[in-house]
Amino acid sequence: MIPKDHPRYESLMIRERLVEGVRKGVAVLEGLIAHGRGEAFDYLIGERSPEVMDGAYRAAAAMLLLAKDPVISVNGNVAALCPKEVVELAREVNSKLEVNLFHRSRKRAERIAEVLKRSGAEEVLGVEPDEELEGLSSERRKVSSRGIYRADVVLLAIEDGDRTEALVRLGKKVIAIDLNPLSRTSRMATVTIVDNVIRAFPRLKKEVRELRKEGEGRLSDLVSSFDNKKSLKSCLEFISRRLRELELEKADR
Ligand code: PTJ
Repeated sequence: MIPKDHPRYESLMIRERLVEGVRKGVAVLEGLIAHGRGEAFDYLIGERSPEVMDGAYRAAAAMLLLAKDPVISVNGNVAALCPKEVVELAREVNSKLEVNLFHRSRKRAERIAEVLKRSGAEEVLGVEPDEELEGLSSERRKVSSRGIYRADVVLLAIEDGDRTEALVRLGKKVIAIDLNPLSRTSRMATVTIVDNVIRAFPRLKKEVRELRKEGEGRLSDLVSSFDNKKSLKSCLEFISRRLRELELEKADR
């Protein structure tokens, strides 16, 4: 049991959620490694949503509001960490939900769909994929013809670079949530939100609610004026500035 007054209580509780997800066969062991990598980057950004990501959040929310056929892609880690928040965002933007896995098994896809349904989802695609993404050889190529295959906007998180690249090549707009601003996914996506999924899904829902009243013109401006490379560069600058300014005794937690 983790004591509530532990200085790293929140972070340790998030870890526990993922460990529980592995125990229940929702996430895979490799997901724990991915999470550790994410934690390191979360530490670098101060475990808060960086202000430099405000533009990315707005562009992503606008993109979701303008989308004709948006899909949120869910893997084991996302399902273990924040299923309720994912379902709530999907409802807010009328998005489909699709399970898409790197270490794919039918059983795990079913479990993830079940977790999402228990969190309020009515329909979850991807348990029985009937199409394949061109130019991708991993299991992630397997998609639903009603979901990712025909989507115009795909939101993905904790993802490897190959599928992001394939989706962009197929003409889709990709919103990525990834704590590593240097990852291939971050660099390939149309809009990258460098933040923890735990904070990113609720924040995106909030942004969508705020932007909903805006007209199409303003939403399109937010999307077209967004420059992902510039945004990632600002994020890297923010991290280096933060590290330079950090008082070492405070950093030593
Ligand atoms: O459930 P499956 O079978 O699809 O497997 C999924 C894993 C996680 C195993 C797979 O996607 C994978 O190997 O991921 P990576 O390439 O190790 O990690 C992808 C990125 O996610 C890395 O850049 C991490 O920094 C980042 N990341 C990890 N945890 C989080 C995160 N980004 C946001 N929030 C997190 N909590």
